[in-house]
Amino acid sequence: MVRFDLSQGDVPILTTKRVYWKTAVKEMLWFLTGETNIQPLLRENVRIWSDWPLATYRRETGEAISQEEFERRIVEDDAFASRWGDLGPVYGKQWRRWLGSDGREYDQIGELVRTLRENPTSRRMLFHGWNVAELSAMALPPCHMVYQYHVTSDGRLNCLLFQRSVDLLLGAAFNYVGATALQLMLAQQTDLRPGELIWVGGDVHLYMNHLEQAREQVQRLPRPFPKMRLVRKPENIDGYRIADFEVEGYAPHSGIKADVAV
Ligand code: THF
Repeated sequence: MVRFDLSQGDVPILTTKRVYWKTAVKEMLWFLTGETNIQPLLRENVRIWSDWPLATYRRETGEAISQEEFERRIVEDDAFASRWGDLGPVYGKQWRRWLGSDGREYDQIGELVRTLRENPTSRRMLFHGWNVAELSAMALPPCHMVYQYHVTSDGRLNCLLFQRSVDLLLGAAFNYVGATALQLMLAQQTDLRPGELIWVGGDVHLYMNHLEQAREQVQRLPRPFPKMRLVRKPENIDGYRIADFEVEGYAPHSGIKADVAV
């Protein structure tokens, strides 16, 4: 478990290596759109989800296409993108359009915002990605799985996030930023102040090909966390853009290169 206090504006963008926080925020904004195709991500120059569709493409066609060429085709060719760029019913689909047995689609985020506003002592302010019946259709089952929110008596919004599976070197840093960005947006939309982000990892692992990088990173001395703020208040939770996020005072150690396990 890690607890981050967001109430003073400080946010957990790790300083012991450079974290591409805009990439992590863009990923969160993409989840919120309900999209599951990587095309809009690539159009924002976010390449962290390309490996999974690329592996499927190579396996099913036998074509030795490069990542760059695959990404270029996804961006430029809509038919190619809809055939090969979709991750299945992953985060965005479950968060915004969970398909019920009654045939209806359920917007968990919309419901969360409504409850935060109307009934902030509720014990049901959560959303979940683990749709058991659809797991096998997902490129990858959700790692950051359930987010529960609490509102304190003095108007702060706390988040308790349970992440079932954690890639400690590459993933965790991104997941902290994504959860933070979401918490700031939800707080702004519901006229609350950000409180604590309480992050719980289920299976927390370090890949064997990340050991050297991890040794380097833990030797470095952490620096003060930067501040993140929203420079604009959109009309609703769907109105945010990357330009609405401003980070100040981020002075990390240098980046650390590592390959993601697919
Ligand atoms: N699978 C694994 N093995 N690790 C993960 O972290 C992970 N995710 C998402 C889904 N499956 C996963 C994908 N998220 C990077 C960061 C996040 C990812 C995937 C890859 C990454 O390579 N980051 C580099 C480069 C960043 C960049 O190019 O912008 C880094 O140095 O941080 C976790 O949710």
